[in-house]
Amino acid sequence: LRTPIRRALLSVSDKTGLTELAAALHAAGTELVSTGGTAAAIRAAGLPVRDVSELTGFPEMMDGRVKTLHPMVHGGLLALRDDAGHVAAMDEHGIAPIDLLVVNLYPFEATVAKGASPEDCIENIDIGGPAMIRAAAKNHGHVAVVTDPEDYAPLLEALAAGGTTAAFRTRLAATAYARTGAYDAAVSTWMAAHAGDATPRRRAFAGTLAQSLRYGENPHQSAAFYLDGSARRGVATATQLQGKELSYNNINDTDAAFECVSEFDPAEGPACVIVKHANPCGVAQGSSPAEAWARALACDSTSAFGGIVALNVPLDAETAAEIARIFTEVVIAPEASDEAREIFAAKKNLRLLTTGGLPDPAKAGLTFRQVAGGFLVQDRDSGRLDPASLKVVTRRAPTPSEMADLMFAWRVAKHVKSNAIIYAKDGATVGVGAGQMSRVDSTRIAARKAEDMAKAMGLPEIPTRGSVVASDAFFPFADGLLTAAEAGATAVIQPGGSMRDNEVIAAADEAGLAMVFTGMRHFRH
Ligand code: 93A
Repeated sequence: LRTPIRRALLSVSDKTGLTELAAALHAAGTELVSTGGTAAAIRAAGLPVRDVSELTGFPEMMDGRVKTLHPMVHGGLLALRDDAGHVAAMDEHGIAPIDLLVVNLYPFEATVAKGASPEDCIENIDIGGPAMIRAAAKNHGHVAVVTDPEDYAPLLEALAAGGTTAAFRTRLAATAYARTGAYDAAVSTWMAAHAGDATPRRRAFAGTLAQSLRYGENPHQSAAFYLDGSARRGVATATQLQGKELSYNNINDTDAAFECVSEFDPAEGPACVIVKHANPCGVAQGSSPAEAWARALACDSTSAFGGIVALNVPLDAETAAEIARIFTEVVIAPEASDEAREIFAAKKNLRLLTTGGLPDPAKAGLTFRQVAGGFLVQDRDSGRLDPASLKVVTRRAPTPSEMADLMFAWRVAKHVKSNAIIYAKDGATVGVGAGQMSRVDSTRIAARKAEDMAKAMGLPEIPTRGSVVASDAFFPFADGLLTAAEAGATAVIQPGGSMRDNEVIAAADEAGLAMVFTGMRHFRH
């Protein structure tokens, strides 16, 4: 059973494909009604169209704020065609049914993303559009509502077949509510930030489908990438310059790598992060990006195979040539030079992403985690350490070079899954222990990996000798700390706050370690 489309209301900001659609509707005998700009575009294509103001008997007014908010429009969308009372009301008031609504909304998200003024953002909050979409979607038993230009083609197919089916209209209605839901969520996100209060209470959470992914974490899981409207000017969303399509895991790992590398201000020099399974397996600073990469790789070259590489500075030719020598899934950087891009062009599968900048690690924002029946929301961990707030708790204070490495290791620890233990030396990680259920295990694993690397590379000394160690949360007992001391660490950074802090401090003093407390924890689960 198909419902014919006798009358259509078109009101679109994005006029892509509009004239083709209008022409096809007109050819099928559909009467077209439209708002100002849309009507002008249809008319310019030589097609007949009625102005919505003719329908409502009111001019579009108040800079377009009031165009379609009228019973002649909403009655035509909402009336039940098979309800005698509704039909009588239509007759009495001269309301004609609208069988098809085609709307896309004022570009609110794009206006925010380009950094427009609050006045501009507010003017781009569409009111009449969502009202019509919701009305038509509610009445999908009779009305087809198209909110996504991608649905123009299936709509035209339905038109050619004599009208829309109930199943198609129901699918369109679901898409329509997804759009208005995401739209309002984007408005509330911006409004909360505008109000200077981004607490979850003020916000709704929804996203707009950006990309369907081939599959999820595993091939039997379907997946998609949604934008929540919080990305600004290309910083949080990257442009893919080459390589295979990004997978779900790629996006997750690339995000982890880029967030971590953005902890390192390019003014302090190039930094490189290599990520595997959402954990850094090497982080280093260097005098050049190539050196930073080589030092990051040296931490755990075994795990770096098939890894994700993030740089805080533009990718240059030298670094690109080095990276291209080992199997790498993704490289992400603020920019990439033409020479670097040429070098990567030979590696068809290697994905290269540029962002145009670095995200601000101190920026407020929210993170989500799904649990059965809902999701947990929290502020993102934008905590950063003020060196002045560090407390030396041991007899020996860290030397300046130990202190520099402690600060480096602490920044990395924030981006390693708990329990996180990071050994670092001279601005490079030399051992990373991630995601263990016991802190002492993380401490041992990181040290053992460093030992393995030393053996594999024929190093004269195990790299943890003379290193410092960071722990994302306090050492509950002295055992973890003593393991680190045994591995050769000379200084420790950790939050402190354990019941047994005194025991741990005494063990540190006995082992000749310098230890500082941060008073801040960086759990990441
Ligand atoms: O300012 S509005 O919220 N007031 C309205 O009554 C209204 N009706 C449709 N914006 C309204 N629209 C929007 O106008 C549509 O959602 C669409 O995005 C846009 C199309 O305007 P034009 O046809 O003038 O380009």
